[in-house]
Amino acid sequence: MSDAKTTPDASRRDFLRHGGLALAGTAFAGIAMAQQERSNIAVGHGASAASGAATGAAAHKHLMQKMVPGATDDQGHYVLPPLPYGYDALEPHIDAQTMRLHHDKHHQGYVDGLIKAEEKLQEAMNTGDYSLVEYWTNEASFNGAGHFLHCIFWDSMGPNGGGGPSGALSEAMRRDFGSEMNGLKLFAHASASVEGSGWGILGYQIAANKLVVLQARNHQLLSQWAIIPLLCVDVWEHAYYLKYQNKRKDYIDAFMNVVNWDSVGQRYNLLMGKEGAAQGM
Ligand code: MN3
Repeated sequence: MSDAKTTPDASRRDFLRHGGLALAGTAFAGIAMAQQERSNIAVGHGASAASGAATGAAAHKHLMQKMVPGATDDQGHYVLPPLPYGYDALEPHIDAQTMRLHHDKHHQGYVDGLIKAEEKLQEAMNTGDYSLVEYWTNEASFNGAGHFLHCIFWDSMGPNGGGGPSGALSEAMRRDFGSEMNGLKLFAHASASVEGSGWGILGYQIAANKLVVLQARNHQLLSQWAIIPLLCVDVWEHAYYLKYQNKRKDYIDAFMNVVNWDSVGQRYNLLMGKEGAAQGM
């Protein structure tokens, strides 16, 4: 009696899972190395380390530019990234006035809030007065999650968007959701049904090596942790109310018409070690 039956499908699945794990391992080793190198810059370990550090810093910058585009400047300070297209580029799906207010005012507010929270936490360490640490770590979570998700959000859209995923991401969606359509529908329904303000997120869960769909409430609540967002849609009213009022589902349908799947797919490829990593390192 055979204790294991190997079908062609099972082999392929195993290959994809194990192959994927190995590749992801490579990408994360790259991230860890880049971070290590970056910390070498900070402590200044002489010429040889400094030369390695320069390479590592460039690699780190390349990774972050794709995973959380424009979140920091060259010095690592949080900044509001410029929109990668004009305010009116997503018309008629998302109107220019909404984009202008959303990007220039709302997103800027999260950047400012994150910077302030980190200053206050530094102040607590400097003075030894930790009495407000609960407040300021909460502020860092709220504003930090807001800043990073908005960076990914802008980059997830474009004037020539729409359609669906291709390449490795498409393959992963079929593997993890049964079909691309299943994954897209789950994403749209999860996004539409967020209670109050929040986000719909398609992400890659490091711990399980698979794609997951989650909601975020506000920016920072309901996370599974260990998830890397690939595509996210802002469902705060400030993202759609001027044009869509209370019709959030219509806004999400419109959003799907402006998704820049090339950009979303690049994030997935980078995590899988298939693209970008070699080019930038
Ligand atoms: Mn927003």
